[in-house]
Amino acid sequence: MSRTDTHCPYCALQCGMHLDVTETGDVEVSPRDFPTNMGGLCQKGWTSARVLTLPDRITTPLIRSESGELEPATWDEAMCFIAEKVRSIQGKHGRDAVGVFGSGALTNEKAYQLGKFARLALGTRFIDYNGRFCMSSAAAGANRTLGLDRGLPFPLSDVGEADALLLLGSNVADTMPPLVQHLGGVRDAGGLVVVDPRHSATAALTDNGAGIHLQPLPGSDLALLLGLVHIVIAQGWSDQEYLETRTSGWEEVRRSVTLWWPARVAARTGVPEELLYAAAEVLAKASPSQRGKGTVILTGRGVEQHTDGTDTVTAAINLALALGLPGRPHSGYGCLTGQGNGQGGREHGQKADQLPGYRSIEDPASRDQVAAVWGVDPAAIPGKGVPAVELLGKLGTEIRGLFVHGANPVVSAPDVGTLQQRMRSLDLVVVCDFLPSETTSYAHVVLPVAQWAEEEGTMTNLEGRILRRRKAIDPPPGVRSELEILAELADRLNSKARFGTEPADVFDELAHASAGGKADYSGLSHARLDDESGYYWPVPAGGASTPRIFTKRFGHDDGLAHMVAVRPGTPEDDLRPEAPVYLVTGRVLTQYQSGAQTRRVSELTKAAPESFVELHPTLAQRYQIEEGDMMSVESVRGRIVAFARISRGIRPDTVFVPFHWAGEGSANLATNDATDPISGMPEFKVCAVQIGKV
Ligand SMILES: Nc1nc2c(c(=O)[nH]1)N[C@H]1C(S)=C(S)[C@@H](COP(=O)(O)OP(=O)(O)OC[C@H]3O[C@@H](n4cnc5c(=O)[nH]c(N)nc54)[C@H](O)[C@@H]3O)O[C@H]1N2
Ligand SMILES: Nc1nc2c(c(=O)[nH]1)N[C@H]1C(S)=C(S)[C@@H](COP(=O)(O)OP(=O)(O)OC[C@H]3O[C@@H](n4cnc5c(=O)[nH]c(N)nc54)[C@H](O)[C@@H]3O)O[C@H]1N2
Ligand code: SF4
Ligand SMILES: [Mo]
Repeated sequence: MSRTDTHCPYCALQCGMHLDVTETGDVEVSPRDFPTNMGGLCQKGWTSARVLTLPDRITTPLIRSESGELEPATWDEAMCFIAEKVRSIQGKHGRDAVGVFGSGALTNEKAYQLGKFARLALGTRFIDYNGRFCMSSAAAGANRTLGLDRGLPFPLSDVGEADALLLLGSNVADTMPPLVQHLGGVRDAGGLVVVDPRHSATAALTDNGAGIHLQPLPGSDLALLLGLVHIVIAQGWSDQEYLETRTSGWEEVRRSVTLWWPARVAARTGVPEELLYAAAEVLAKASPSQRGKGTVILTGRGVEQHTDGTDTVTAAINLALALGLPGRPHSGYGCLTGQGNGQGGREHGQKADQLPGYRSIEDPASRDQVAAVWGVDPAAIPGKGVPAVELLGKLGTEIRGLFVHGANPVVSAPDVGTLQQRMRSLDLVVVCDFLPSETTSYAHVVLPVAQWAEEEGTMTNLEGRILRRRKAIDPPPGVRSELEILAELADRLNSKARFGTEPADVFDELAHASAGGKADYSGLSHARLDDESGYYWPVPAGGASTPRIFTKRFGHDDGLAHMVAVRPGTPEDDLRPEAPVYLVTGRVLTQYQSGAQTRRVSELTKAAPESFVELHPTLAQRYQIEEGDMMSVESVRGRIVAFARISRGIRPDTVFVPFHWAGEGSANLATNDATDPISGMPEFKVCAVQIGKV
């Protein structure tokens, strides 16, 4: 038996696990003590090795034949086919006619290589990734106020030392179960405040005096946050010295919240005034300026996936700054990054406007530096592209060919009905995956890739801590690594740039390219990361790791946090007589994302076999719907059909549908592709629907 210490393939908690390979070649998972998971794993982690040996694993390239079927092909045939098609599309329509859709599931090495491949080998400006769906509003909010976006600017263990935690639109008890171990301290202190339109598993952690559940109208979080700042000021709980020495813009923010007195906020959000006061008091009393142990404010997708998501995050940061939290002990603001490498995936250049090191593709000095590392003329690097939803909106018109690496957008993108039509009109769809998915069914070519436990790489977890993901077994014969695939394709497209194929070499190049950037990895290598003592970026060459940022200064040149006054918006697709109910979407414990991986694991599908609609008994009664009935949820874009699950925990004006399934129960048939104007993040979390019994 051989044992490898690695991390779970799924979410950003990146729980530590052992992989034991038995003499018969079976791979067994067991939990490993790591600071984020403290020896815990969720069901998805426990069963993750099952995905390595699924019977429908793709082990040979596939090309769509004349008859419309995907048929096995050799690597040479597949590569030849792709290169010829790319040349023909770009010959006719220009280089930007081929786009790339990447992922926060990719290792740092792959994300870096994909950005370089798009810019140099394809020469296209159109690259973006599924992280745009995920935490881009939090990133935009943090960048504009704090001057830097690292999901948690402090180790997760700091939350365990705090006395109060405000969790906005995050259901960690289902989405990162081992993280709940870090909430013991705040729950003991009665300081857990959860904001969610549903009494989620996480909201239930506030029961019995452990905290407060605020249950606002979907999409009204920004007003709620302005109300909390209003109360903090009125009660004299704002930290004036901190505001004067560490921030700018406080005067505008202070003025902007005067109009949001508690009664008005209560009317807007549906949260009673006394709960607003109670929540503000809990958060203020635990803050360092009131001699508390610490207060943390965290956002999840529930408040970010809105057309005013960036402003809502900004309001959360304003509250944190008003209380004097960021950079203080066991205190601060953070965003709970979602995908395994959601953090690293947003740093190395697969974002439309970005070069490695979290640099701007429009900044001449950054272009010069990266061009020098890549050995090309800076003019050879295309300009900035467009965010994911806009990129997908160009399919079939401006964009004629698409490469997909690590995503299943025909299930997970907003308004999938329209996207599916666009996908059908493309001249070339290349999907790299290890499993067939709903998206591979639109592919002209599928390239089989190695999985997490079959190759080396690094991931950057929700704390900004860089981890080694280690190889435990060989990939099945016939499968290649994504680095090899991108290098060979670049070669066949006559790229003059050098593309490495060894993860450690690509990491060294990435680290070099990031030197001096915001996310500086230049002091790291696979060898240095071997000891697992904990390296949080920035780690400049010869420098130390940075577990806590903002302790002395913020990321802006003047070192201050820049507060920005924000105003509440309304959902783009809002309630009206024909659509009188809000649809909110999200996750369940035992399925992951589009379900491409977890819907194949029997233990997980037994627990969550199909899509459902959660609704309140009062709403159900009004529409004569009973538990288990098939019901419809219909927006102007499309109709979901799934069974009713009646629950007293959800607001009576709201239904909830998880997005893990395809077919008629697919939540994204109804969701809105309207985006936040600053971040480009789509409004997955709220739209207006009509419901009915089927
Ligand atoms: N089991 C499981 N775990 C996962 C994943 C998975 O697919 N399955 N995915 C991973 C990824 S990529 C991500 S991004 C994270 C996401 O993790 P979370 O952000 O925790 O997940 P969601 O379920 O999308 O949304 C959280 C909550 O937001 C609430 N919500 C909806 N609308 C609103 C609103 O208007 N206001 C407020 N305040 N709340 C609202 C929902 O009711 C839901 O309970 O999870 C990661 N972990
Ligand atoms: N309605 C609604 N929709 C949502 C959300 C929501 O809350 N509500 N949340 C959004 C969020 S936060 C996210 S993150 C997205 C995620 O949604 P998707 O982007 O669709 O992500 P996954 O389902 O994880 O798809 C990953 C695919 O990549 C493959 N894969 C995994 N690792 C690799 C690799 O290393 N290389 C390659 N080539 N392939 C790999 C897997 O087999 C799988 O097919 O969904 C978004 N969609
Ligand atoms: S919480 Fe996330 S990282 Fe941990 S076992 Fe579950 S899916 Fe894996
Ligand atoms: Mo995500």
